[in-house]
Amino acid sequence: MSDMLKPSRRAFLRGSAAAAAGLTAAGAARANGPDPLITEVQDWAVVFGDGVDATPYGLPIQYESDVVRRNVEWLTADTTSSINFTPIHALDGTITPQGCAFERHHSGAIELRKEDYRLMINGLVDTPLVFSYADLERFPRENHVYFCECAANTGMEWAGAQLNGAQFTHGMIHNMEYTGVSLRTLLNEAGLEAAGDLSDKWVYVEGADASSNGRSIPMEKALDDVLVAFKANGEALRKEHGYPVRLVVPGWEGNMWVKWIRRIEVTANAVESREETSKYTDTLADGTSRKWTWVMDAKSVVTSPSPQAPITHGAGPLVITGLAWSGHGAITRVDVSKDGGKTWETARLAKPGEKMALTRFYLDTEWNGEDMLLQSRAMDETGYVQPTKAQLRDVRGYNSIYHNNCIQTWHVKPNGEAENVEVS
Ligand SMILES: Nc1nc2c(c(=O)[nH]1)N[C@H]1C(S)=C(S)[C@@H](COP(=O)(O)O)O[C@H]1N2
Ligand SMILES: [Mo]
Repeated sequence: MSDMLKPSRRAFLRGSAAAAAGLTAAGAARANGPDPLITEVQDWAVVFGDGVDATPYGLPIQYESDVVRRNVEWLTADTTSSINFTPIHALDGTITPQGCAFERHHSGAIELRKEDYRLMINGLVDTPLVFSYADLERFPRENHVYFCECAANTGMEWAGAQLNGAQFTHGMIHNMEYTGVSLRTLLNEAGLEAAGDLSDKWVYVEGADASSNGRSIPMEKALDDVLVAFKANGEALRKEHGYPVRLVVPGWEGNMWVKWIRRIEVTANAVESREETSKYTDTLADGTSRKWTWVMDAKSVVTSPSPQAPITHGAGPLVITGLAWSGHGAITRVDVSKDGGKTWETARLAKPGEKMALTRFYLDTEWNGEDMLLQSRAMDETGYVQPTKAQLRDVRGYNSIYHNNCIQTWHVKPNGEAENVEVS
């Protein structure tokens, strides 16, 4: 279809209004003759569809086959110690289906049967314990929705606009409803008298995979909201997300969310493992490094339009949408700019922000068909405002990688295509 023949969204909207009023022809049909999709009997209306035995466990319909995780080949030397990205440009709402939620492994995703699963709690506890999976199921459970963001998300963008798509710049994030037992419950089961004053104690958590991905977590956080989770979005964790049990550390960097968790040791000091020293540490502008950066600061991104989700209609009604989140609590406001941050409009939050969970925002707007420098800016309940790239570089310089929460810019062109750019 040529552009001229393409019904405009406005004509379509007018057409639907006419249809709702009991009239038949849609705008397009009025302009171009009868619409065959309305006037002709279609194949799908004269045959039987699939029976209920066709798909015991459903997958997306074939027409959605591009809504998949993707990796960037040059980023890592091999795929077992690597990362892929959530197709956030193609999703809506806030819950990430497990099947397309990003994966990050340091030594591949292992296959561990529930029967072979054990979780040990040892160190400065009254009674060291080993739990089986069945043991964990007998403790009171909680349900919470939380985002998990890898500290490296957006890390490739420090020196300049790099990867052309929200999936690649911001897709190291997922948001799921977890079911599990609070870590507090399990630590109390082992008893913390032996630990004495808890204010300066830690837990060291490690996974059953070859990398072990060991991390130290301050006791205050361990006793606050950390979950030992075995279900996500209602079903068992997928293998790649830590089946059968992973740690959920709300608001804190993804690296601490240990998968296939096998041991929790109460310690007097942080272990200072590889994952919390040479990796996941932030270099500052003056060349020194910040020791710990656990909490993921407020951040947002426009998911559509974006490079992989161009505008496919002409001027007129346009839905701009995206995601916002903060490791410090709930998102309270998101602003959208069409002119690279000169002027801002406040977006509509689909629901009030929830603590340490993704928030969906919409700006229902009119596009004049001209260039836009699209940005979004998140604010959280602490009053924190998502910084510009320049503000972040003032503190962190150009050599940082992790914890890049700066404002993202998409250049949307009159033909609807969008490109990753940087504005100064
Ligand atoms: N045991 C173990 N846990 C792990 C990792 C790992 O390689 N091994 N990767 C960590 C990192 S860096 C991140 S960002 C998150 C990613 O979780 P996901 O693969 O479910 O997205 O898991 C963390 N937990
Ligand atoms: Mo990560």
